[in-house]
Amino acid sequence: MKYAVKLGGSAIAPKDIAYIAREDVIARLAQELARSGEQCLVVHGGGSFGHAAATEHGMISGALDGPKAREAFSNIHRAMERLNAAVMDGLLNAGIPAVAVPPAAVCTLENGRIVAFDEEPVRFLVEGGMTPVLFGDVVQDRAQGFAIVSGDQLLAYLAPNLGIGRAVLCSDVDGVYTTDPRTDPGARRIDILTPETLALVEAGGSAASDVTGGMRGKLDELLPLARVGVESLVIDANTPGALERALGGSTDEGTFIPVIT
Ligand code: IP8
Repeated sequence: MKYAVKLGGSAIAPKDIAYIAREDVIARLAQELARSGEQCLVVHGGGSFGHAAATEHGMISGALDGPKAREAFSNIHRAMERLNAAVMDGLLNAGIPAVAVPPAAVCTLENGRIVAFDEEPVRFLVEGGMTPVLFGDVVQDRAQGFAIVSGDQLLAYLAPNLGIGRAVLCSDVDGVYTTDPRTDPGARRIDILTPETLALVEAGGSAASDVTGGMRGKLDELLPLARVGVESLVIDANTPGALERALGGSTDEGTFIPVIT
């Protein structure tokens, strides 16, 4: 399997409208994925579903020791299942044989990092020519009780194990910027991100934050991935054809994060 595709939560369910999925964007991205002919690992973020539910419940981690914690756990997971249903509909309508693998059932954290993951269901699907679909979720955390795992951490954990060579991240902006381009007209896009150019992002701050760290959190996952041989491309989910071109090998659009040797 050559590619992993992350459907950014803010691209498929912008955080300014709670619990609304951009079915048009999902459908177009699914069609581009289908047209590419590539079997991919698909991961999606939380957008207005996961992050709104996490904010509403005022609790994104903690011991499962009372009704408030249990309600937060089940409601955040349920919100993610609802967004996942919209993604699955888009993929299936495009003719992609996709099956959801809910991280809550296969993934364990310790202090917010993945320490155990039952990969067998994912490998079974990959070997059968299918498309496994994972998503940011609430999962067990051995130290804290439960906590949120981001789609980016899941992707970074699984990609090297599945022999993936390129991760394509479909974002709501066309790459990684020095500062948030939605609020800062002086923001500059970084075309090739390396440990050296990362300093520009740190100096200027990162894009809008969310419960799993926004653009900064994403880069913290992608650079280690580059060190173990997986390149990444952050592209604009709203530019028609960009995903298909990225799955055809192009590095011309967005921000390219080459393998660090
Ligand atoms: O959008 C977060 O996933 P992400 C998932 O990939 C939840 O960071 C439940 C907020």
